[in-house]
Amino acid sequence: MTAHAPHEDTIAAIASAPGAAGVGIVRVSGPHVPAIAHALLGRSPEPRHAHFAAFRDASGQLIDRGLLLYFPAPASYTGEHVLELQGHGSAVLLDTLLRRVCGLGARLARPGEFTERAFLNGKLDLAQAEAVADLIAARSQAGARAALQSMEGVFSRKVEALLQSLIALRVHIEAAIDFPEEEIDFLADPAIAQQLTTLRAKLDDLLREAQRGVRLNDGLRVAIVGRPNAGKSSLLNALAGSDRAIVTDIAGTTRDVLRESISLDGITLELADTAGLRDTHDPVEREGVRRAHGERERADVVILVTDAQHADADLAWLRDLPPAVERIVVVNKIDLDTVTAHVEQRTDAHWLWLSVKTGVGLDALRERLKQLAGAGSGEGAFSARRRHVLALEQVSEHHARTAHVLAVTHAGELAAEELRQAQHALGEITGTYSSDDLLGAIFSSFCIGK
Ligand SMILES: Nc1nc2c(ncn2[C@@H]2O[C@H](COP(=O)(O)OP(=O)(O)OP(=O)(O)O)[C@@H](O)[C@H]2O)c(=O)[nH]1
Ligand SMILES: [Mg+2]
Repeated sequence: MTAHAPHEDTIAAIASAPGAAGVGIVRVSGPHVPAIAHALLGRSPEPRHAHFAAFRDASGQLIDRGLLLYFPAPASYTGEHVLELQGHGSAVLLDTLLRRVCGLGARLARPGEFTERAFLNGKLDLAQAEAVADLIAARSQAGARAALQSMEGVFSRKVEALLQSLIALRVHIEAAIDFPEEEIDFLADPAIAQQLTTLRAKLDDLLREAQRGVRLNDGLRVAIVGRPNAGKSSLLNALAGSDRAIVTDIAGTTRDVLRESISLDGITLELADTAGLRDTHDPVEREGVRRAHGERERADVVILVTDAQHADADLAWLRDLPPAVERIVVVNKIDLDTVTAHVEQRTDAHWLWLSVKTGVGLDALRERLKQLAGAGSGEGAFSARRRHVLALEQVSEHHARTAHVLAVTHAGELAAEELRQAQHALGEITGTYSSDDLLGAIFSSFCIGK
């Protein structure tokens, strides 16, 4: 990232949620803040001091009374001069106050512009800035805790540590390139192989933690699939604790994808109940089956609902899934057999025998889902986004190619280039390398006033 020139314009927005509330806040940031504060207060405000002020319009008419707080640069959220005006939480009053501030030299802020300035001024890195938005949007306690950890820099510090290891290795290899006559010996140095192995272990750990971070943030996406009448809709209803989906003994009851967001001990699950998978001539049902396959491919977890009789044949629906998808086989309707509820971890999937109808064995399924969603992952669990996971997967690919190049072709130049690209991919997480497009995409999804 190139050094950033200070902004010349001053931005303002209503920072509190719309609607009537006890208190409402107008936030202002930029070089005109001292002048705006002076105009509103009638004198220069003391830094970080709560002034009780009468906010007046240009003609001197009272708009509202409230608190005025001034945070001089650089000790503020954005790193610029910041002013916070706390008035009554009325949409009309806040709008008038905002217009008054704009009359005094500010302009309306774009969504996320305060946080974008904080990022550009080095107050937080990109992953931390994203965590601010994720914290505000968090729907579960586990999600909020994880976002807070990322905002505090837990994720960024791990990325930074990985970056340092990567740079150390690159320096080592580039040193070898500088001595061509000894290059092969240099590159065959066991210390390099050792560094590569350590890096791989750290990378795999971080990738796993980041994947869990995405689940904590977005909720675990669970697709329930299987043959008609297996009990998929019954399972959705049981997990949701309400009669969300229609259940009948007619095969082909569910035709569309039915989504339900549920919370299990403060963890969000995004459930999707789908149409029973079968060949059919009914165009509506056929479309339902097509959508069911789509859900299966987008999910973090696929639950295949079946029964003792069809389990082996139905397994085919789990086979062509992407490797990262977690597979669960629910052998349902054990109340009709003499089987007792139990669990088996097999190589193809995690198997559970249960009865949705009687509820026996369902707790084991809930436990498994919580585990997959990252429950009990402890104090250090942080939130992450899909783009971070994609970046780490790129790093992983470059790492694999580096190892290959060193082992097979001994081409130091190529290995160094792979590592340089790995470094770049890693830098995109924290924003060391970032394009305007990426920043635009990230900050435009923020709320106004943040
Ligand atoms: N005995 C028994 N019946 C069950 C159990 N679970 C579901 N059923 C019954 O199986 C039938 C089909 O249930 P659904 O939940 O509609 O099945 P589905 O998989 O959603 O079926 P489609 O939407 O047609 O694909 C209903 O009559 C349920 O009451 C169970 O554990 N035991
Ligand atoms: Mg159904």
